[in-house]
Amino acid sequence: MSRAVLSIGSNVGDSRAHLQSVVDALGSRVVGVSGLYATAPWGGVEQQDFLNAVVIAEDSDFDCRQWLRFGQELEAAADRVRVERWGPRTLDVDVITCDDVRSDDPTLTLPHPRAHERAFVLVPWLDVDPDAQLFVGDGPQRVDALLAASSADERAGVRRSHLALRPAS
Ligand code: PH2
Ligand code: MG
Ligand code: MG
Repeated sequence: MSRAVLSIGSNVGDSRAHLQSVVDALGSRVVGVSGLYATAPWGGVEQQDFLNAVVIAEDSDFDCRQWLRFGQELEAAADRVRVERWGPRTLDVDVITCDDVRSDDPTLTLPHPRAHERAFVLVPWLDVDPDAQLFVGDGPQRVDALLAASSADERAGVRRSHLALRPAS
């Protein structure tokens, strides 16, 4: 049994449909889905805004690596091609946390090493779990406090979209 916080993003093609494909594939594993956010690109590559959301999911058989594999299969199904680091993509599924696991394995670093700096992860995460905590540095920190400590620019880049994801059916 494991519970994962997944950050999903897209800025190529029908982004809402790409993100919906994740919720649909997770099906009954979905515990909660955030609102959809239009977000300024993070990472310095000039590109279109992203649509981002956070999904919390649980599976009685999955270990942490299986969430990674599941995400990679969905990225492949969305015709994701890996071109440029932090560049445009049809679908990105990132494992932000998996239970309380901490790992510096480069193929699956947990928690996600940059999640605490990214308002496009923190804002939607608080939608689904207002008391969320994230292990940063040498201890757990409240996600709302991490967001409050981020720059006004970082927060202003994350805007609630009029679009929404359908709950898993
Ligand atoms: N994903 C990236 C790089 N930059 N920026 C935003 N706003 N949202 C993303 O999901 C994102 C990004 C690479 O994974
Ligand atoms: Mg990513
Ligand atoms: Mg990724």
